[in-house]
Parts: sequence; C-alpha cells; structure tokens
Amino acid sequence: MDATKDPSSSSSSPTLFTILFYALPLFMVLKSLYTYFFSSPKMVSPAALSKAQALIDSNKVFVASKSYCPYCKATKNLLNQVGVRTATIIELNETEDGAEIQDALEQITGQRTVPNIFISGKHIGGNSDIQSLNSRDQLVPALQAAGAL
Ligand SMILES: N[C@@H](CCC(=O)N[C@@H](CS)C(=O)NCC(=O)O)C(=O)O
Repeated sequence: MDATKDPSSSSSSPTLFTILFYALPLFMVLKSLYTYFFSSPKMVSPAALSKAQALIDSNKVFVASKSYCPYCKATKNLLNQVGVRTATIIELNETEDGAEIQDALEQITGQRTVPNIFISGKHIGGNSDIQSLNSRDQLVPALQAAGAL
C-alpha cells in the first residue's frame, strides 16, 4: 500500500486563511516600521503655526481642547475650581482649522494629545501634568504669576 501523501491535499499547501493569518500582521508591522523611520514629517502651514503661536503667546491661560474629551473636561473643571477668570479654551473639534492647529501645536510642543495647556506662554503639558502641578501646590502660584486669578 502506498502511504505517500497526496500533494494536492489541503494539509500540505497553505490555505488562504493561513497566508492571511501570518502575512497580514507581518505586513502591518513592516508598514508601521517604514512609516516611523522613513516617512517625512507632517507639513504644517506657516499660517497655522503662527496662529497657534499667537494663541500661546497672547493668552494668560490657553487650552487646546476637544469638547468630548474627558481629560479636557477634568482640566476645565480644575481651572474653574481654582477660580481662573481668564482662560482661552479652543475646542479643536468645533473649530474649522482645528486639525491644523493641532498639527501646529504638535510641531511646537511635541505633544499631540488634548488638552494641551499653556500658562504665561509656558507649555504645561496635558491633564495629568496640570493635575500634578496642582497636587504639588504649584498651579495656583503659576496662575497668580500669570495674572489669571
Ligand atoms: N495623558 C493625557 C491623555 C490625553 C488624551 O489621551 N487625550 C485624547 C482625547 S480624550 C487625545 O488627545 N487623543 C488624540 C486626539 O484627539 O487627536 C493627558 O493627561 O492629557
């Protein structure tokens, strides 16, 4: 009796499922690596850059926010709690050029997430940073120095 396998049987040739199972994740990993190492940085228009810089420079407190973002809500609540009178808050998702401003802020600060917070033109960071500043009793003095309280 001949015990050799039938070469056309499905167990010896890779199925479409097997190919996709291994090839798809491999493709995605390679694509991410290629994008990370070789893609050129995002182009930000000079207009968006100067608008973002003006918002940072000309406001005692400036927060780039998104209306649905829970971290942004926590930051806005904290600013309210400590009694901030003057803060400029831009909801990027409700602003026509919000996406470009977010790109510009990323270029300026290296931070893409919102909230993106500035006091007296100084980059504070995100919600965790402002909460930590408050826990260390450094938020109110910074806001007082900015004339925002
Ligand atoms: N650790 C950050 C978390 C902020 C965060 O993840 N924000 C989200 C929105 S809720 C974000 O910016 N996602 C990217 C985006 O909206 O472009 C903080 O404390 O601020």
